[in-house]
Amino acid sequence: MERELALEVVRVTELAALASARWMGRGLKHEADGAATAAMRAMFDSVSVKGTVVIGEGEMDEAPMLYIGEKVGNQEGPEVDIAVDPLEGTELVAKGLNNAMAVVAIAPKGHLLHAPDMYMEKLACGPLLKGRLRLADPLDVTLMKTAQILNKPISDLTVTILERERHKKHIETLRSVGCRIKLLSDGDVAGAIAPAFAQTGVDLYIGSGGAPEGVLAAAALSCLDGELQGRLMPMTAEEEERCRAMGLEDPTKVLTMDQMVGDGDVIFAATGITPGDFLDGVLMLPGQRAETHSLVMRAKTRTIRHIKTSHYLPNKPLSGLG
Ligand code: VTB
Ligand code: MG
Ligand code: MG
Repeated sequence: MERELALEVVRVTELAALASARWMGRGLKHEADGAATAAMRAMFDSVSVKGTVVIGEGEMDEAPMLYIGEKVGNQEGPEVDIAVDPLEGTELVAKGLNNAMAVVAIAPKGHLLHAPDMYMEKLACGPLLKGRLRLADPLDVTLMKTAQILNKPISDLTVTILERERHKKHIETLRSVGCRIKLLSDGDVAGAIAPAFAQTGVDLYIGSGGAPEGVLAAAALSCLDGELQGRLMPMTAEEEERCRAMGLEDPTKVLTMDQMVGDGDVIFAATGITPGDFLDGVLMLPGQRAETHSLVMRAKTRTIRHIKTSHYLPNKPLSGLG
């Protein structure tokens, strides 16, 4: 893939973020999501790729745009797989809460796991812990190992997990060993990436969330020298069948980074919509300007770019996007 592609892709996440930021706090998550999706879809037309959406907004009959299998890009560049979440954290934007963002990952064709829309159990960490933990271990063992490797007491570990009834046991374990906990209401792409940024103070991300979100976070972590291990959680025979159809003989086997995002050339871009742990949110400034903060990274070179952009809104193709 051409390196210029990284800078083209960030314009896609920027526009999605600008479009959905207008909906912040208005309690209308579908409208916020629709605006992000329409903006992202429109902007993709100018990107030089022959892209196929492999993780998107749903199947063709339920998603009018960025559906799985949709061809995007100007069909002139390399053949690539594209994973999108135009608005990761619809509820966060609807309520004006932190950590909503627009996300895209791109990899050469065949490299991104076509994660079905089901839960995935995840264990994500930053560079110091990469390759040293096992999703298959009991949580208390993982916490002990983490404390040892990072050379700090368990009570100083910070672990993030979605606040869900299904995580009751995990949260009890975290509390019984006395570590620090960040309970997220939504947004486990940001949650799983955070351990790779030292300034977030987060050591581990654990628990189950969306499988598509797992692949997106794995793409980011492959650029950040972090790691996400995932295990799909099919709940029905039909979901198990879907996993097998994707070529996973044992659907509940732990998936490695390689299996989720291939072995090299991944581009990841995200733009903050509301403020987050490692990305600022969209700022609406006087004079019809808006400022966005994005992260653009490439696994091949491990370059991490923070791009702050001041947009002049009358020049943005935002009308008609909600
Ligand atoms: C997570 C989170 C998303 O879904 O994947 C979560 O990242 C998992 O599903 O923002 P549940 O809400 O059922 O736990 C979201 O919260 C919404 O897509
Ligand atoms: Mg979404
Ligand atoms: Mg999502």
